[in-house]
Amino acid sequence: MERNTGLIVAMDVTRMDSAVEIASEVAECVDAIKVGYPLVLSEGLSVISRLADYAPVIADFKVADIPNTDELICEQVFKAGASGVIVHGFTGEDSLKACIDVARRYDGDIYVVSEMSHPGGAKYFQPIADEIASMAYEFGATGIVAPATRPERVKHLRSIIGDGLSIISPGVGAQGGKASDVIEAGANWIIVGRSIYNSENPKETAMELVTGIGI
Ligand code: O7M
Repeated sequence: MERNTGLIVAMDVTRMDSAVEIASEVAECVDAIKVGYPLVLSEGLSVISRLADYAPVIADFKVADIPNTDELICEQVFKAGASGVIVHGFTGEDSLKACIDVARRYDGDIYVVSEMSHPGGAKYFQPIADEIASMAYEFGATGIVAPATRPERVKHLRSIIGDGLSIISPGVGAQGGKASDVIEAGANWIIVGRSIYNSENPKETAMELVTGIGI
């Protein structure tokens, strides 16, 4: 993914027409559109190619299964037109490798969740976050997902992966994180959902976020 604005919109709406409308409004302000279960379960996998007309699509399926199943899932998602897939790391090295092997065939990206942004996300993730981040580095993932709600953790995880991997960071706005803080802590992109898609003027809100990042 090319870094122009530093913003990824999380398209957690459940209707294709809303998603397309918002995508067309914010396209010039975002480097990617993240889609996940809410939209895909509602409208089908074809949302990926539809939204890819506006910006590269990252499929947030938090893939977490045995290697064979992970491979089958990633294959479907890249085939559907996604540029990247978000996967979990706690399933182990072989599962992560299966995802990365598929991504390489499609010249795609794999982002590994290292620690989640919600309050409950700290308890079980923090004790293993360093190892997950190291594994993502070792196996050649594109980047990790780290919490904008805890910039100090983003800084710490950046120190583990160095400059070679990207950090994409959700939790700005509705979850309380501040864009400039998390970029300063070492994130390359912020992921923002509700603040944009619930806004009266999604484009204006996206522009304000981009200005706040100050890339
Ligand atoms: O800005 P929000 O809070 O409306 O949306 C944030 C998006 O990021 C939403 O799609 C979440 O599912 C996702 N997300 C988190 O909020 N926290 C995490 O720790 C991880 C993710 C995510 O994208 O996982 C890959």
